[in-house]
Amino acid sequence: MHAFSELDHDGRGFIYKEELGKRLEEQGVGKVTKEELELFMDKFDVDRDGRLQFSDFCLAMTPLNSEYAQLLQSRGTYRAQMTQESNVDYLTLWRKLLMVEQGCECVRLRLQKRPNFSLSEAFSYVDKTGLRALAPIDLKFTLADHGFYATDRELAALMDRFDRDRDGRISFHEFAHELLPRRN
Ligand SMILES: [Ca+2]
Ligand SMILES: [Ca+2]
Repeated sequence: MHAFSELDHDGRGFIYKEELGKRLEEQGVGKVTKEELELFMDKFDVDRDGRLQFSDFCLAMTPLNSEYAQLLQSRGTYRAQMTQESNVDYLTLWRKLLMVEQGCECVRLRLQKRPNFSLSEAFSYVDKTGLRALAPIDLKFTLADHGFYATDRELAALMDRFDRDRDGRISFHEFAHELLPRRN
């Protein structure tokens, strides 16, 4: 994608966390705080080497819906300049990604401060099938208990957020990772 080479000026195939913040600000994403960057990298720097590779970038930018993802990939390395409109959408997506991670972190901190919150009880509550590893169906039933009927796409997005090793289940460890604040 052309968009990645706009970040990775010297074509190394990756960009360091510190450079990323600077480049995004130059491109017009607005002020990017250190915490926003940390949280973003925590989610998208899959191999944890402190660099955003092209594959990490794709993970953040590609729609979860496989039809749209294929459409995007089929454009290959076509290097036309982005139109004004795509550029606005692209920058908005960056802003949203940074804000979502920041928003989740605020809720995690609030949750952690609640004296009556127990992670293992929360896990057991969601673990409807009792397999000690959560499947989409567990999330579906739990949400339905609270009157929220999630679509398959919404469930897939939730699984995507929690299931870090991509085995199709949420282990207690993965559950805890998503619910505990990143930095204490
Ligand atoms: Ca990486
Ligand atoms: Ca997993």
